[in-house]
Amino acid sequence: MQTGRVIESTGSWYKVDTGNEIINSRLPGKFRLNEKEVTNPITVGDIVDFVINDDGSGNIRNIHERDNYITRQATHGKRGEHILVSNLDQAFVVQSIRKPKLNEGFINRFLVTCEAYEVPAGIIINKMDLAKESDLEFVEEMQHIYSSLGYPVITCSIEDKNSIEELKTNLTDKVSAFIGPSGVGKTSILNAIDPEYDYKVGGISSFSNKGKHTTTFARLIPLSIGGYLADTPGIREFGLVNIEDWELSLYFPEMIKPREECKFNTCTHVHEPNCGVIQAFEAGEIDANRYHAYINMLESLKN
Ligand SMILES: Nc1nc2c(ncn2[C@@H]2O[C@H](COP(=O)(O)OP(=O)(O)OP(=O)(O)O)[C@@H](O)[C@H]2O)c(=O)[nH]1
Ligand SMILES: [Mg+2]
Ligand SMILES: [Zn+2]
Repeated sequence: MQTGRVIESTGSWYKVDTGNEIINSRLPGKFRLNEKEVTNPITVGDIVDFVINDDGSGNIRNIHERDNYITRQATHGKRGEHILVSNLDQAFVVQSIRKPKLNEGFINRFLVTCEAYEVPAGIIINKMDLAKESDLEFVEEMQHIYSSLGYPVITCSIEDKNSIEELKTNLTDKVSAFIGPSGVGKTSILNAIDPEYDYKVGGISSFSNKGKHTTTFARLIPLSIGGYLADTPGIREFGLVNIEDWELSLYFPEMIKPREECKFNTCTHVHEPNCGVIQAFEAGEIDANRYHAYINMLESLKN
Protein backbone atom coordinates (compact mmCIF):
# COMPACT_ATOMS: atom_id res chain seq x y z
CA MET A 1 0.00 0.00 0.00
CA GLN A 2 1.21 3.52 -0.83
CA THR A 3 0.07 6.90 0.44
CA GLY A 4 -0.39 10.16 -1.41
CA ARG A 5 -2.34 13.38 -1.70
CA VAL A 6 -5.24 13.78 -4.12
CA ILE A 7 -4.34 16.74 -6.34
CA GLU A 8 -7.05 16.45 -8.96
CA SER A 9 -10.50 14.92 -9.03
CA THR A 10 -12.66 14.59 -12.11
CA GLY A 11 -15.39 12.53 -10.44
CA SER A 12 -14.31 9.05 -11.50
CA TRP A 13 -10.51 9.47 -11.64
CA TYR A 14 -8.26 10.94 -9.00
CA LYS A 15 -4.66 12.06 -9.48
CA VAL A 16 -2.68 11.06 -6.42
CA ASP A 17 0.70 12.70 -5.73
CA THR A 18 3.07 10.48 -3.73
CA GLY A 19 5.79 13.13 -3.71
CA ASN A 20 7.75 11.12 -6.30
CA GLU A 21 5.13 10.46 -8.94
CA ILE A 22 1.52 11.05 -9.81
CA ILE A 23 -0.73 7.99 -10.02
CA ASN A 24 -4.09 8.01 -11.79
CA SER A 25 -6.40 6.25 -9.38
CA ARG A 26 -9.96 5.09 -9.03
CA LEU A 27 -12.21 4.48 -6.10
CA PRO A 28 -13.54 0.99 -6.85
CA GLY A 29 -16.96 -0.18 -5.76
CA LYS A 30 -19.37 1.62 -3.55
CA PHE A 31 -17.64 3.63 -0.90
CA ARG A 32 -19.50 3.74 2.37
CA LEU A 33 -19.58 7.12 4.02
CA ASN A 34 -20.14 7.20 7.71
CA GLU A 35 -19.94 10.98 7.67
CA LYS A 36 -22.79 13.37 7.04
CA GLU A 37 -24.18 13.70 3.60
CA VAL A 38 -21.61 14.91 1.06
CA THR A 39 -21.79 14.83 -2.71
CA ASN A 40 -18.14 13.93 -3.19
CA PRO A 41 -16.58 11.11 -1.15
CA ILE A 42 -13.01 12.06 -2.07
CA THR A 43 -11.88 15.62 -2.44
CA VAL A 44 -8.80 17.47 -3.57
CA GLY A 45 -6.40 17.61 -0.63
CA ASP A 46 -7.35 14.21 0.79
CA ILE A 47 -4.57 11.87 1.89
CA VAL A 48 -5.34 8.38 0.60
CA ASP A 49 -3.86 4.88 0.73
CA PHE A 50 -3.90 2.98 -2.55
CA VAL A 51 -2.62 -0.18 -4.26
CA ILE A 52 -1.05 -0.26 -7.72
CA ASN A 53 -2.74 -2.29 -10.46
CA ASP A 54 -0.85 -4.18 -13.21
CA ASP A 55 -1.51 -1.33 -15.65
CA GLY A 56 0.12 1.19 -13.30
CA SER A 57 -3.11 2.83 -12.18
CA GLY A 58 -4.10 2.96 -8.54
CA ASN A 59 -7.05 1.67 -6.52
CA ILE A 60 -7.87 3.82 -3.52
CA ARG A 61 -8.50 1.72 -0.42
CA ASN A 62 -8.61 4.21 2.42
CA ILE A 63 -9.01 7.94 3.11
CA HIS A 64 -7.17 9.43 6.05
CA GLU A 65 -9.24 11.48 8.44
CA ARG A 66 -9.30 15.12 7.30
CA ASP A 67 -7.57 17.74 9.46
CA ASN A 68 -10.04 20.29 8.12
CA TYR A 69 -11.95 21.14 4.96
CA ILE A 70 -14.11 23.78 3.35
CA THR A 71 -17.59 22.98 2.14
CA ARG A 72 -20.26 24.82 0.29
CA GLN A 73 -23.85 24.01 -0.36
CA ALA A 74 -24.23 21.48 -3.18
CA THR A 75 -25.43 23.10 -6.39
CA HIS A 76 -28.04 22.12 -8.98
CA GLY A 77 -30.66 21.21 -6.42
CA LYS A 78 -28.55 18.40 -4.98
CA ARG A 79 -28.91 17.83 -1.29
CA GLY A 80 -26.12 17.99 1.22
CA GLU A 81 -22.81 19.73 0.94
CA HIS A 82 -19.89 19.69 -1.41
CA ILE A 83 -16.36 19.60 -0.03
CA LEU A 84 -14.20 21.98 -2.04
CA VAL A 85 -10.78 21.12 -0.64
CA SER A 86 -9.34 19.50 2.49
CA ASN A 87 -6.24 19.44 4.72
CA LEU A 88 -5.38 23.11 4.33
CA ASP A 89 -2.86 25.24 6.17
CA GLN A 90 -4.78 28.31 5.02
CA ALA A 91 -7.51 29.45 2.65
CA PHE A 92 -7.76 32.77 0.82
CA VAL A 93 -10.91 34.32 -0.48
CA VAL A 94 -9.93 35.99 -3.75
CA GLN A 95 -11.80 39.07 -4.95
CA SER A 96 -11.03 41.72 -7.53
CA ILE A 97 -11.47 45.38 -6.67
CA ARG A 98 -13.33 45.81 -9.98
CA LYS A 99 -14.41 43.61 -12.89
CA PRO A 100 -16.12 41.94 -11.13
CA LYS A 101 -16.75 44.33 -8.26
CA LEU A 102 -15.62 43.28 -4.81
CA ASN A 103 -18.33 41.41 -2.89
CA GLU A 104 -17.95 41.91 0.86
CA GLY A 105 -20.89 39.61 1.64
CA PHE A 106 -19.04 36.78 -0.08
CA ILE A 107 -15.93 37.55 1.96
CA ASN A 108 -17.81 37.51 5.24
CA ARG A 109 -19.63 34.24 4.52
CA PHE A 110 -16.33 32.68 3.51
CA LEU A 111 -14.66 33.85 6.74
CA VAL A 112 -17.49 32.41 8.84
CA THR A 113 -17.14 29.07 7.05
CA CYS A 114 -13.39 29.05 7.68
CA GLU A 115 -13.97 29.77 11.38
CA ALA A 116 -16.56 26.98 11.56
CA TYR A 117 -14.19 24.47 9.96
CA GLU A 118 -11.07 25.77 11.70
CA VAL A 119 -9.21 26.81 8.58
CA PRO A 120 -6.96 29.89 8.96
CA ALA A 121 -8.27 32.46 6.49
CA GLY A 122 -7.04 35.48 4.57
CA ILE A 123 -8.31 37.89 1.94
CA ILE A 124 -6.69 38.62 -1.43
CA ILE A 125 -7.82 41.68 -3.37
CA ASN A 126 -6.63 41.40 -6.97
CA LYS A 127 -6.71 43.71 -10.01
CA MET A 128 -5.45 46.65 -7.95
CA ASP A 129 -4.26 48.14 -11.26
CA LEU A 130 -7.96 48.88 -11.92
CA ALA A 131 -8.47 50.63 -8.56
CA LYS A 132 -9.77 54.21 -8.50
CA GLU A 133 -8.93 56.75 -5.81
CA SER A 134 -12.07 55.92 -3.78
CA ASP A 135 -11.26 52.20 -4.02
CA LEU A 136 -7.91 52.78 -2.33
CA GLU A 137 -9.59 54.32 0.70
CA PHE A 138 -12.05 51.45 0.83
CA VAL A 139 -9.23 48.88 0.68
CA GLU A 140 -7.30 50.67 3.42
CA GLU A 141 -10.40 50.57 5.61
CA MET A 142 -10.81 46.86 4.89
CA GLN A 143 -7.18 46.22 5.78
CA HIS A 144 -7.70 48.00 9.06
CA ILE A 145 -10.87 46.10 10.01
CA TYR A 146 -10.05 42.59 8.85
CA SER A 147 -6.40 42.45 9.87
CA SER A 148 -7.40 43.45 13.40
CA LEU A 149 -9.67 40.37 13.38
CA GLY A 150 -6.77 38.13 12.38
CA TYR A 151 -7.44 37.98 8.64
CA PRO A 152 -4.54 39.30 6.56
CA VAL A 153 -5.63 41.43 3.60
CA ILE A 154 -3.22 41.09 0.68
CA THR A 155 -3.56 43.37 -2.33
CA CYS A 156 -2.10 42.44 -5.69
CA SER A 157 -2.21 42.73 -9.44
CA ILE A 158 -0.77 40.33 -11.97
CA GLU A 159 0.71 43.45 -13.61
CA ASP A 160 2.70 44.23 -10.46
CA LYS A 161 5.61 41.82 -9.92
CA ASN A 162 6.35 43.11 -6.42
CA SER A 163 2.86 42.32 -5.23
CA ILE A 164 3.14 38.78 -6.59
CA GLU A 165 6.51 38.34 -4.84
CA GLU A 166 4.92 39.43 -1.59
CA LEU A 167 2.04 37.03 -2.08
CA LYS A 168 4.54 34.22 -2.68
CA THR A 169 6.06 34.70 0.75
CA ASN A 170 2.61 33.95 2.19
CA LEU A 171 2.28 30.71 0.22
CA THR A 172 5.77 29.20 0.55
CA ASP A 173 5.76 25.65 1.97
CA LYS A 174 2.06 25.81 2.82
CA VAL A 175 -1.03 24.04 1.50
CA SER A 176 -3.28 26.93 0.51
CA ALA A 177 -6.53 27.38 -1.39
CA PHE A 178 -7.91 30.18 -3.55
CA ILE A 179 -11.67 30.46 -3.42
CA GLY A 180 -13.74 33.19 -5.04
CA PRO A 181 -16.12 34.21 -7.79
CA SER A 182 -15.39 33.55 -11.47
CA GLY A 183 -13.17 36.07 -13.25
CA VAL A 184 -11.42 37.58 -10.22
CA GLY A 185 -8.07 36.16 -11.39
CA LYS A 186 -7.44 33.08 -9.24
CA THR A 187 -5.80 31.15 -12.09
CA SER A 188 -4.03 34.26 -13.39
CA ILE A 189 -2.34 34.78 -10.01
CA LEU A 190 -1.26 31.13 -9.99
CA ASN A 191 0.28 31.60 -13.45
CA ALA A 192 2.04 34.75 -12.24
CA ILE A 193 3.50 32.84 -9.28
CA ASP A 194 4.76 29.96 -11.43
CA PRO A 195 4.91 31.19 -15.05
CA GLU A 196 5.86 27.78 -16.43
CA TYR A 197 2.38 26.46 -15.61
CA ASP A 198 0.45 28.57 -18.07
CA TYR A 199 -2.99 27.36 -16.97
CA LYS A 200 -5.98 28.50 -18.95
CA VAL A 201 -7.46 31.82 -17.91
CA GLY A 202 -10.72 33.26 -19.12
CA GLY A 203 -12.06 36.63 -20.04
CA ILE A 204 -14.70 38.75 -18.42
CA SER A 205 -18.07 39.25 -20.07
CA SER A 206 -18.11 42.88 -21.20
CA PHE A 207 -21.88 42.84 -20.66
CA SER A 208 -22.04 41.69 -17.03
CA ASN A 209 -18.43 42.21 -15.88
CA LYS A 210 -18.58 38.63 -14.61
CA GLY A 211 -16.18 35.81 -15.30
CA LYS A 212 -16.84 32.94 -17.66
CA HIS A 213 -16.17 29.98 -15.38
CA THR A 214 -12.93 29.02 -17.07
CA THR A 215 -11.65 26.70 -14.33
CA THR A 216 -14.08 23.79 -14.13
CA PHE A 217 -12.64 21.55 -11.42
CA ALA A 218 -10.52 21.99 -8.33
CA ARG A 219 -6.85 21.03 -8.50
CA LEU A 220 -3.96 21.23 -6.11
CA ILE A 221 -0.85 22.50 -7.81
CA PRO A 222 2.62 21.79 -6.42
CA LEU A 223 4.43 25.15 -6.18
CA SER A 224 8.09 25.64 -7.10
CA ILE A 225 8.46 27.65 -3.87
CA GLY A 226 7.27 24.61 -1.88
CA GLY A 227 3.75 23.76 -0.81
CA TYR A 228 0.59 23.42 -2.84
CA LEU A 229 -2.02 25.84 -4.06
CA ALA A 230 -5.60 24.77 -4.74
CA ASP A 231 -7.13 26.60 -7.68
CA THR A 232 -10.90 26.17 -7.58
CA PRO A 233 -13.72 26.96 -10.01
CA GLY A 234 -15.49 30.29 -9.56
CA ILE A 235 -18.40 30.29 -7.12
CA ARG A 236 -21.28 32.71 -7.63
CA GLU A 237 -22.41 32.81 -4.04
CA PHE A 238 -20.90 31.32 -0.95
CA GLY A 239 -23.75 29.82 1.09
CA LEU A 240 -23.44 28.84 4.74
CA VAL A 241 -24.06 25.24 5.76
CA ASN A 242 -24.91 23.57 9.05
CA ILE A 243 -24.82 26.61 11.30
CA GLU A 244 -27.48 27.24 13.97
CA ASP A 245 -28.60 30.83 14.57
CA TRP A 246 -27.33 31.04 18.17
CA GLU A 247 -24.01 29.55 16.97
CA LEU A 248 -23.27 32.09 14.23
CA SER A 249 -21.65 34.69 16.50
CA LEU A 250 -19.06 32.10 17.57
CA TYR A 251 -17.60 32.55 14.09
CA PHE A 252 -17.22 36.32 14.40
CA PRO A 253 -13.96 36.75 16.35
CA GLU A 254 -14.96 40.23 17.57
CA MET A 255 -18.15 38.81 19.14
CA ILE A 256 -16.54 36.01 21.16
CA LYS A 257 -15.79 38.14 24.24
CA PRO A 258 -18.89 40.37 24.17
CA ARG A 259 -21.26 37.39 23.86
CA GLU A 260 -20.08 36.13 27.24
CA GLU A 261 -22.00 39.07 28.72
CA CYS A 262 -25.31 38.08 27.08
CA LYS A 263 -28.10 37.18 29.49
CA PHE A 264 -29.26 34.20 27.42
CA ASN A 265 -26.81 31.62 26.13
CA THR A 266 -28.94 31.19 22.99
CA CYS A 267 -28.90 34.96 22.40
CA THR A 268 -28.84 35.88 18.69
CA HIS A 269 -27.83 39.50 19.49
CA VAL A 270 -30.67 41.16 17.58
CA HIS A 271 -33.37 42.26 20.00
CA GLU A 272 -32.66 40.33 23.21
CA PRO A 273 -32.33 42.31 26.45
CA ASN A 274 -28.96 42.52 28.21
CA CYS A 275 -27.00 41.55 25.12
CA GLY A 276 -23.23 42.00 25.32
CA VAL A 277 -22.83 42.04 21.54
CA ILE A 278 -25.38 44.83 21.02
CA GLN A 279 -23.70 46.79 23.81
CA ALA A 280 -20.28 46.34 22.17
CA PHE A 281 -21.73 47.38 18.81
CA GLU A 282 -23.33 50.49 20.30
CA ALA A 283 -20.06 51.36 22.01
CA GLY A 284 -18.35 51.23 18.59
CA GLU A 285 -16.25 48.21 19.50
CA ILE A 286 -17.75 46.12 16.71
CA ASP A 287 -17.54 47.47 13.17
CA ALA A 288 -20.98 48.42 11.85
CA ASN A 289 -20.49 46.67 8.49
CA ARG A 290 -19.50 43.48 10.24
CA TYR A 291 -22.49 43.65 12.59
CA HIS A 292 -24.79 44.15 9.60
CA ALA A 293 -23.09 41.28 7.78
CA TYR A 294 -23.86 39.19 10.85
CA ILE A 295 -27.54 40.24 10.78
CA ASN A 296 -27.80 39.44 7.06
CA MET A 297 -26.32 36.01 7.59
CA LEU A 298 -28.62 35.36 10.51
CA GLU A 299 -31.59 36.17 8.25
CA SER A 300 -30.31 33.85 5.54
CA LEU A 301 -30.08 30.96 8.01
CA LYS A 302 -33.85 31.08 8.43
CA ASN A 303 -34.48 30.12 4.80
N1 LIG B 1 -6.54 44.15 -15.04
C1 LIG B 1 -6.31 42.96 -14.49
N2 LIG B 1 -6.87 41.85 -15.05
C2 LIG B 1 -6.62 40.66 -14.47
C3 LIG B 1 -5.80 40.53 -13.30
N3 LIG B 1 -5.77 39.23 -12.95
C4 LIG B 1 -6.53 38.57 -13.85
N4 LIG B 1 -7.04 39.42 -14.78
C5 LIG B 1 -7.92 39.06 -15.92
O1 LIG B 1 -9.16 38.58 -15.42
C6 LIG B 1 -9.70 37.59 -16.31
C7 LIG B 1 -10.12 36.36 -15.53
O2 LIG B 1 -8.98 35.73 -15.00
P1 LIG B 1 -8.96 34.20 -14.50
O3 LIG B 1 -7.61 33.98 -13.93
O4 LIG B 1 -9.43 33.27 -15.56
O5 LIG B 1 -10.06 34.24 -13.34
P2 LIG B 1 -10.50 33.03 -12.37
O6 LIG B 1 -10.75 33.64 -11.04
O7 LIG B 1 -9.54 31.92 -12.43
O8 LIG B 1 -11.92 32.61 -13.03
P3 LIG B 1 -12.65 31.15 -13.03
O9 LIG B 1 -11.64 30.13 -13.43
O10 LIG B 1 -13.75 31.31 -14.05
O11 LIG B 1 -13.17 30.95 -11.64
C8 LIG B 1 -8.64 37.34 -17.36
O12 LIG B 1 -8.98 38.08 -18.51
C9 LIG B 1 -7.37 37.89 -16.73
O13 LIG B 1 -6.43 38.35 -17.69
C10 LIG B 1 -5.21 41.74 -12.75
O14 LIG B 1 -4.48 41.74 -11.73
N5 LIG B 1 -5.52 42.91 -13.38
MG1 LIG C 1 -9.71 29.95 -12.93
ZN1 LIG D 1 -26.40 38.73 22.71
